[in-house]
Amino acid sequence: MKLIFSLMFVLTIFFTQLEMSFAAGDMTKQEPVEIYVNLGNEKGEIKFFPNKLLLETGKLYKLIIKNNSPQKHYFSSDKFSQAVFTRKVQISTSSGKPIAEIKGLVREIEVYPGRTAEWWFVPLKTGKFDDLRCTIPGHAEAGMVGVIEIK
Ligand SMILES: [Cu+2]
Repeated sequence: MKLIFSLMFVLTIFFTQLEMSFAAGDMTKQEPVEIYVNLGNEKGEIKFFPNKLLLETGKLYKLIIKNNSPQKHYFSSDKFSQAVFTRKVQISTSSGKPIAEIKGLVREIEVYPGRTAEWWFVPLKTGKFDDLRCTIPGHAEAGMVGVIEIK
């Protein structure tokens, strides 16, 4: 009898493991890894802070894009947008109350002075994407460019 129970226990473990090896589950429902990017700064410097992002495939990220500068800026990367699954872009009031969630393919986000947007995504594809830029005329030339690497 003891042997049968032991055997059943081993089989249960085996089939549980087998099931787990087929799928990682819903990757958009993880606790997000928070990362911050500032668009420009108070001094009026036209740059991304930081201008290099290192991400991993399969993790849910909450990219908090903040504009502390006196002018509007864009966070734009064609190549990066094609390497991630976007769960949502969330817009909130300054006190943190959600206003809107935007779903679907996102290529570019414009953030107004003093405002913040959150981009929730899961990287799917590895690569080094060097086309991050602010698309406002003159800003990329002034140094508002960056690199996003996914490992
Ligand atoms: Cu800009």
